[in-house]
Amino acid sequence: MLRYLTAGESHGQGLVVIMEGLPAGLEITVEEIQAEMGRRRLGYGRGPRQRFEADELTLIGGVRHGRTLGSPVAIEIKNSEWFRSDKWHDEMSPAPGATKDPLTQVRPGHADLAGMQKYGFTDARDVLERASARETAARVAAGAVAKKLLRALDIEVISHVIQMGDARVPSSAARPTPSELHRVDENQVRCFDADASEAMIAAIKAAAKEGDSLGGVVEVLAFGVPVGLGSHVHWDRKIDAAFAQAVMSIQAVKGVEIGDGFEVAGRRGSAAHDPISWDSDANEYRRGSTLAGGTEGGMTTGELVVVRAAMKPLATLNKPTLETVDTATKESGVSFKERTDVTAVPAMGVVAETMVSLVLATEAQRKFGGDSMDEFVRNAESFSANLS
Ligand code: EPS
Repeated sequence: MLRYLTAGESHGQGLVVIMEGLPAGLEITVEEIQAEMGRRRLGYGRGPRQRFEADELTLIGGVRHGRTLGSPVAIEIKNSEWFRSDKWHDEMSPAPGATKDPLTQVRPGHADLAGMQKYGFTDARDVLERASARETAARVAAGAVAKKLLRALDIEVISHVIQMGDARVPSSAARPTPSELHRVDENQVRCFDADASEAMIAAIKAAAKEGDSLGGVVEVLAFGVPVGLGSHVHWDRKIDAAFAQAVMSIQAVKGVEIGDGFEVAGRRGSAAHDPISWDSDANEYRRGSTLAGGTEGGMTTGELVVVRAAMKPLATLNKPTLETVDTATKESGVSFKERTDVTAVPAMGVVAETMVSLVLATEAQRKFGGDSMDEFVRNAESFSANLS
């Protein structure tokens, strides 16, 4: 089974991700992973760090001459700030010592207070360095490899922003296709709808002016997913549940929707399900709509997969105003200041693509297996060719 583990702190020396269970013979290059990581830094409203992080990465193991060997793939991502200055060297040193400046005015909505209580820490930095969404850079590196695996089965996973603060893309608006992803990425907020995109930028500008932050919603679309990934017989292998877990694990995501899950809840059954028809030209079943988001009974149906993720506004504010308590004195006040973004919703879309891709890659491998890419693709093609 495909599994992966990340390590590293936001302002430490770097991040590491190890992926295990990839077939041999998957073609992958540093440049491909780097390109995907560059997409995560996109978006109006990001902080200064995204401009200077180079996401300099090294393929430490598992890849030879541009192809996976079947052994664990290890990727190291250096934090450029660590190597271009000594700003964090004392504060984040792994050597014995102590900080001169513990953070104790914990941020409401962040991991600070619960993490300090859980682990017995007296400095919020012991928590926030790992809780930070910087960690998602390592996930996106793994996601780039997963996407490459999926591409061998003609599966493409993309995303676009559909809400920023209260600026929304109308539900009737066209969705982007994989060949239009570059247009999404070129847009400052990764939005496919021109009018909504302008409203989103205006909302970010207004929030930035007041030192505030904004949340929003992204939609992930997976094209070309075969029928039958996931399971209706195992509660813990239902693919919609796996999407929800994976996407909800992204920092600051508080809601996940598969298809039109929330809207459909208010309809009658007669108008709440995707009709099934037989396409005799393509020799396959089709669903007439995407209300169920491409999953039924915990399995993919062969239709477009639609997963939405709602992100709360970041808990770190450029002008902290949220009421909190100093954990050292128990006095009330406002939370400490830390360099941050006005919004990370456009970047979260890229991370959500990553998480959906990792779930699809895991389930595709579970279904089709294979130690080599040839075997994996052959098994998948044989399954599709024998569908009745
Ligand atoms: C970052 C996400 C945010 C940024 C961080 C980089 O982290 P958090 O989830 O803690 O708000 O604040 O940037 C910094 C830590 C910094 O020093 O600028 C990311 O996604 O890379």
